[in-house]
Amino acid sequence: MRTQVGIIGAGPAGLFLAHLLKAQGIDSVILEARSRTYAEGRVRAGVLEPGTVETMARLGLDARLRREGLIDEGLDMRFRGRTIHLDLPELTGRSVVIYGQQEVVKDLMAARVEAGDPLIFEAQVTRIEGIETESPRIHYTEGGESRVLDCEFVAGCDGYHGAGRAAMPQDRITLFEQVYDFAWLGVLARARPMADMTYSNSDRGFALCSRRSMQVSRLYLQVPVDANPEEWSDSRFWEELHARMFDEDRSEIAEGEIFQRDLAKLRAFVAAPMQHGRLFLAGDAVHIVPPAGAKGLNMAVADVRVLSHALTAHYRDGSRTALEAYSATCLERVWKTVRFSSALTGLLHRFDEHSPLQRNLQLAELEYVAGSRNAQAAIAEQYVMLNYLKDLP
Ligand code: RFL
Ligand code: PHB
Repeated sequence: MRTQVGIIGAGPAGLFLAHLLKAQGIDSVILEARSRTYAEGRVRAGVLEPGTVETMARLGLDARLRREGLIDEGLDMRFRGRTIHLDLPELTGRSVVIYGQQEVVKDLMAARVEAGDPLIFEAQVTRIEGIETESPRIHYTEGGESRVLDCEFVAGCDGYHGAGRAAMPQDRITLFEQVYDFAWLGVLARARPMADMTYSNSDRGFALCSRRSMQVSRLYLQVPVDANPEEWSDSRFWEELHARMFDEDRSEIAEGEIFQRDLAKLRAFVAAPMQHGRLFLAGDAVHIVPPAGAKGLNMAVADVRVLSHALTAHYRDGSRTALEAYSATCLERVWKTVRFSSALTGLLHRFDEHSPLQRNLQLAELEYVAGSRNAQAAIAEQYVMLNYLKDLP
């Protein structure tokens, strides 16, 4: 099999890239290790920045998003029993949309399959060969058979554990990483959500109330990395959430059946550069942010917009300038996004290693944000617009 761009991974990065390339008349094949059912069922992100929403609209893939997405205009932060309310439209002129990552993935997969464009499930990439030549080869296994995809470019959109980054020459790539010693226990519950996205910094640890629909809440608690989600019964979870959200009389947060639990480890990670020869990395394959700030999916979409623009320039007029600048173009935005997500993580979580002095500094920063419109505007601007690419068509 042969194509112009071989794409590894059918997460948001790979799927958006395939659709963006197709809109420019460039062929691609997506190889995805998992089954379609598995990939569509993975519960993860939920917050879409305007740049992501507009990309779906430009691709004509936003019909369901427009019907089912929830416009989120508020971002609340609680501490010491008080609430800082950030009015996003007032502070930034824009808002974000709540629409589950797996819904985005379902919509993009359905459109790809319906158009008859190649998306091969249960195709595990094992090795990439010849990235320094003009005809790289992707080796993969499908149904126990070894196969090869010949292409002109390879896009490694295969997440943190993928084959893409592993194929970079290890002496040419620098890894930057911070692993946190706590995790997020995430649940989905059939319960009326709070009106605004609400983050809380309490003495008992971080908590977050988000939503997926008017009937389904998406809730998170900071827990030890070795926590077992099955040991968090419904009643234990609700009790802890009420306490951390300063809802002592249990009147504010509606409870309901918890029907899904997952544990997410937290890390900040960047691999640089994001390209070598004809291999280009995008999304979680090359950077991870801690989830506070909800940036991972939005960064992945911005990366592949830059990449598809660069590949289009190459195929249209032979220009290599944008392709050569891909990593540098992305990394400036990526570092700003890692910085924001790390800062928000630092502001909102409890750190075992914090001295009483450091705990007071954290609370002082929240007091400062509470009293400063400028500080609130800076947080709101980064929450909404950090991955907005205003210079790209
Ligand atoms: P993905 O989604 O991991 O997709 C990679 C795909 O590659 C496949 N794959 C392979 N395929 C073939 N051969 C191989 N050798 C392969 N190895 C792997 C995998 O099966 C998979 O299908 O990466 P991508 O596309 O870069 O997308 C990144 C996002 O998924 C991620 O950044 C976000 O989910 C992060 N994130 C959030 N991002 C946001 O923008 N907003 C949010 O609200 C948000 N909340 C979150 C999050 C991540 C979380 N977790 C689970 C860490 C909340 C949580 C709890
Ligand atoms: C979510 O709705 O899943 C979500 C919201 C905000 C975050 C992370 C995740 O910071």
